[in-house]
Order: sequence, then structure tokens, then C-alpha cells
Amino acid sequence: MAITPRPDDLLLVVDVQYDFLPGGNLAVADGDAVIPLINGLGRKFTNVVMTQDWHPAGHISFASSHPGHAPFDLIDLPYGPQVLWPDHCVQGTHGGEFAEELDLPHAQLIIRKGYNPSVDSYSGFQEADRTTKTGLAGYLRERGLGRVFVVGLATDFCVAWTALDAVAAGFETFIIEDATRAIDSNGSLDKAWADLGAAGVTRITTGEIA
Ligand code: VGL
Ligand code: ZN
Repeated sequence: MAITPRPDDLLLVVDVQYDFLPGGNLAVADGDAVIPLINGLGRKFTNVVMTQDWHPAGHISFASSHPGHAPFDLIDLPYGPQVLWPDHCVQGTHGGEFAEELDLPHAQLIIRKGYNPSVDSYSGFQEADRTTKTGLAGYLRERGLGRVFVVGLATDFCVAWTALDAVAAGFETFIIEDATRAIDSNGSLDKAWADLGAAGVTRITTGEIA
């Protein structure tokens, strides 16, 4: 499929932050490989929005907030199952900053998420309670944007949840797979691709973007 970006398309760049890059607190293997691809894609899209995972210290998704638990444990919280993570993307820390090598000076909006101390937010559209919105869907509608192309980190968590919510909100949604990298914990990557396919998210590669 050859796709030429249109004026009403959006490149949605998810969580390209130091804590998800090699050396970070929740490093995604080979995560930095997405940066040159995203920079190249950015030059083809008029509309670019970035999400930023942005947790307060002591966030509920941190294993350190649950004595007796370790990172990657699964627990039940009032809003559903929650994977516990190493402390990451704490507000105001280096790990929460965008990678300096990202070259997206024309990005129009940064959506921060995960700032609610007691609810996680993988998705750029809504918190894990599946109710509290970030405002991104309203922004896209008011801007008249229609198709959403999702890239960034990590494929099986924030990229997948963001794409699932984009398609559920009525936007035609694509994941540019080679511009993502996965955490892949306990089968999460296979499950994500199955859910994404069932929801109607289209899986493409950078080479298909003209
Ligand atoms: C993410 C786990 C925890 C992500 C964020 O960006 O995929 N994963 N917080
Ligand atoms: Zn997080």
C-alpha cells in the first residue's frame, strides 16, 4: 500500500523519552532505532502530535509503590489489571524528557498522560479507567484531522492502547510498525497485534509512506 500523507492526517509520536531508550529505567530493546525513522516521517506530515508519559513520584503503576511486588508483576487495581513497572518518566526528571535526537520542531501539541497519581494511562486518548479523557480526540475533531498514524514506544503498551482508542474514537488508524519497538512482557506483543487487527488498525511500514 502506498500512502501519501494528506493535510488532514496526523503523525502521532508516542513516548520517545529517555526512560524508554537504552540506558533508561524502562528501556525498550533497540528503542533508539525508531528515532531516525520518525524524523524522516515527520518531514512528510504537516500535523505532528507527541505524547509524553508523565508520572508523579510514587505513581500507582510503579512496583516501588507496592511493597512485596516487583517490576512486571500483574496486580488488580480498582480500574482493572495493572502491570507494575520500574519507576519511569517521573515529572521533571531526565528520563521523562524527549530524546534530544528527535527532530520534530513543527510538532503542534504535546499530550502528557499518566499524571493522575492513582490511575495509569498508556493511551494518549484516555486513562486506564477507560473514562477520563485527555482531550486528544476533541483536538483532532476540532482540527478536522481524520487519519492517525501511530509510531514510537512501546508497540505493545502505549502505541497499541493509543491506536485502539484512536480507532474506537472513529479515526482511521495505522501503526507504522518499523517505527515502533516493543517491551514484550508475558506475551504482550502477540496479544497487542491480535487486538489491533481485530479492531481494524492497519499495520504498515515506513516504506509505504510516500
Ligand atoms: C509505557 C509502560 C509504562 C509505554 C508507559 O510508553 O509503552 N509502558 N508506561
Ligand atoms: Zn508509564
